[in-house]
Amino acid sequence: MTTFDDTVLDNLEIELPSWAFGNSGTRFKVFGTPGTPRTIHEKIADAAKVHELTGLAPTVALHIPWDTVDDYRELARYAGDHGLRLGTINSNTFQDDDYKFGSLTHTDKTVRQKAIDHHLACIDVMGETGSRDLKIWLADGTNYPGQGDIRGRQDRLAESLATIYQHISDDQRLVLEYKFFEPATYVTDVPDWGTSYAHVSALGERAMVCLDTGHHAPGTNIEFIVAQLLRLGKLGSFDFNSRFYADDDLIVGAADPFQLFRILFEVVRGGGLDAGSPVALMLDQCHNVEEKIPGQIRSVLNVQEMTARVALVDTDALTAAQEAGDVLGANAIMMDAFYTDVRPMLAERRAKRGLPADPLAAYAASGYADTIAAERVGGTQSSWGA
Ligand code: PSV
Ligand code: MN
Ligand code: MN
Repeated sequence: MTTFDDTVLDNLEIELPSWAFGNSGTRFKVFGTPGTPRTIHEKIADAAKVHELTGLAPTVALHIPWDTVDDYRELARYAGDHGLRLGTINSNTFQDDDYKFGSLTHTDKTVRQKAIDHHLACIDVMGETGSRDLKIWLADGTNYPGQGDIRGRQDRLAESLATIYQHISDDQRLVLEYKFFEPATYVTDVPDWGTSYAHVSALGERAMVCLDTGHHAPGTNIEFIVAQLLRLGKLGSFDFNSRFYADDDLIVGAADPFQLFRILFEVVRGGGLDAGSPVALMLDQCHNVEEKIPGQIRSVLNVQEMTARVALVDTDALTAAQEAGDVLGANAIMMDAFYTDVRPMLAERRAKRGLPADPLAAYAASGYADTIAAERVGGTQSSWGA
């Protein structure tokens, strides 16, 4: 029996989004939580707790301007003092009145330039934080047929992206995230992996696709997209989360654990967890009703557990069954791995590495939640609903 090389577990690193630690909600209500961070420094301290207890999350993504500070070098040092590095810089062109009818796609050159300048400012931030990736997600789109020229918007988008890409240095990358709807309801300018792929391919080698698992129509075979993008060498990163209906931003692996298994199978199969892989795993989640730090701990553990199950797939037997046309046999090999309870093995693995065998229990026992609830009064909102 040959299984996947389980050094994939050693290579597993999951980036936490700063905004997961802030209060968030829906357009109906944002519920506050005691101890919610008031500053990006406090968000980083909370992220450090997740890494301290799991050993899985050494980097934190920032969202600009949500996480704007005067001194990014100081912020990077602060993260370093907490055992973390600053990761992906996410741009934000969706909360400014000027972008009502688009940002990088806008018909007005002044608005387009403002959006481009925002991305250039994000690249400057990356220089100071030591971040590799600029992640672009655009809310650009239209609601009514005729409202905008679909083709013209694509042309302007290509031109704006090319201008931004010229400023990306040799050790940096641009990742373009797609989403099939929301906030636009008719046309979204980067709705699918094909559109993102077309744009990043035109830009060059250091431009890649970002796949957010919540950004597809129900029923989409996401693992197929993963396999295809890896095959094309253009899968740059994941935004992991799970969903029952739309872009719910729930804990990864919560709504459909089997889907996460199938996705991670293709990631491992395609070399996405090999040493030096270009695929960055990130979370993009909001914890509206559950506690945030345990929510992040649960999330990274879910990814680790599912990766461990994938590593158990008997790859020799699977290939043999596939080539013999043994449909049920091949399927059983996948299901045997999926149904294996890897939790005791991972608890032992953690203990051997000086980590708590049960990170959630260790967090509950740590008293950290009480300390931050006493210290922090008046938490900030993460600014994004579902
Ligand atoms: C948009 O739905 C998105 O997935 C983008 O990644 C944003 O940056 C993020 O959500 C904000 O939570
Ligand atoms: Mn996302
Ligand atoms: Mn999203």
